[in-house]
Amino acid sequence: MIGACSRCCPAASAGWGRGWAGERGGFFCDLDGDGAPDLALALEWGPIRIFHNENGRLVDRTVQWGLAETRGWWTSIAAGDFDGDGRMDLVAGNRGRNSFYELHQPGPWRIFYGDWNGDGTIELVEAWRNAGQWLPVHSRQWLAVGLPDVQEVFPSHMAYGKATVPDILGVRFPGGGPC
Ligand SMILES: [Ca+2]
Ligand SMILES: [Ca+2]
Ligand SMILES: [Ca+2]
Repeated sequence: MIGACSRCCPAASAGWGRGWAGERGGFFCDLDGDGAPDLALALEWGPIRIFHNENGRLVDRTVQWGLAETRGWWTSIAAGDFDGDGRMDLVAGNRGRNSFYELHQPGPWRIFYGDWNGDGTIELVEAWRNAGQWLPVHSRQWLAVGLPDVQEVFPSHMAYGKATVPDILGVRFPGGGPC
């Protein structure tokens, strides 16, 4: 089913049920004015993807539309003729340059991840590099949701405040324990 809406509408309301890895929003809209609704997707950890409607088949034309390099942390997307020129436009939301990560980032940022408890779900630890150390981005309480042992190993916020990511992950850290 492709875009069962007359002009522009959120993909979910048009019967889009397929989903896409990392999809955070989608919109059906006739972006090129050929009368057939096309699909634009906002992806977490990916570009804004454009799927052109070619005889009822959605074909990925992200590269041709010049959007392949728009990789980002996209969170939403909408379409409409925002400048009134008669052609459809897209607007997409991103974590942006005023996010927590951009404002407080002391150095390079990395995600360490793995199914460390073997339950089939990936756990992750976000880290910043500062003064030669990988330091956790999030608080002890936040991290303990996915890594309950954090509260046992670091029984106080003060202890946690001195911990590096290798301290927190131990042998789970790439290459082994604390360095
Ligand atoms: Ca079209
Ligand atoms: Ca326009
Ligand atoms: Ca797991």
